[in-house]
Amino acid sequence: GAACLQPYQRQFIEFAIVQGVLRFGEFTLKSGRASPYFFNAGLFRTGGALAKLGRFYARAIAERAPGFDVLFGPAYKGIPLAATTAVALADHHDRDLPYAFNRKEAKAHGEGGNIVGATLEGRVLIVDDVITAGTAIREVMGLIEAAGARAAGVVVALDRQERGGDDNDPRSAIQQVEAAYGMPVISIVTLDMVLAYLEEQAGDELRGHAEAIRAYRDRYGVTP
Ligand code: OMP
Repeated sequence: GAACLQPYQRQFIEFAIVQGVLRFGEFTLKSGRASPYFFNAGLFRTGGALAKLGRFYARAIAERAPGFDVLFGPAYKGIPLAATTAVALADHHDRDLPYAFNRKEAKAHGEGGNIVGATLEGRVLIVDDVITAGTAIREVMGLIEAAGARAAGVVVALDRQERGGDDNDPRSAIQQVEAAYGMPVISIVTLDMVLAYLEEQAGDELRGHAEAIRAYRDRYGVTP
């Protein structure tokens, strides 16, 4: 569909490209698909970049997230994302909210349990990097359920807008997650927005990437 980019969304795409987080080339995804682009949130790796990243997540949350009581960052990559988002919500949106994350190894002594930070209770907003096939997020839903809380929604940086593993299901993995758990998944930007951004660039190189992404989207993407 036609992607209408807000200024902060264009700024986010530029920021991700400059930081080397959004890259173009040949990548093999967790799902096994060969993708012409990859978003590696682990490459936001300075204090300044992380602070800025948190402001983009907070902005998307302030504009579009459902009501929630606690932020949750799934180990490992979601941990700094939830932390910087919590800081940005407090600093820039006057919302000082609890946040939590899980450890992957359950602790048998000391404080016990595998949730660190705030108690997981009430409505939980999950902060994560990317949802492609939805495998990672299903595990997170199990954690929240086990804690006796309920998921209010998910916020990710990029919605890749591709189908899940089942060839007979025309919905995107994100649409399947939304339907399965009855909660919204919001993203700072979508693949359509990245494409719109690349197409408006003057340089042949970025426009060439757009062509490869269109071909990939024709094969694995959801039909607009
Ligand atoms: P699913 O579990 O298939 O939804 O894939 C999500 C995970 O894939 C992310 O948490 C990443 O570990 C990884 N990933 C990225 O980080 N960026 C991408 O652009 C694509 C993937 C991926 O492998 O699909």
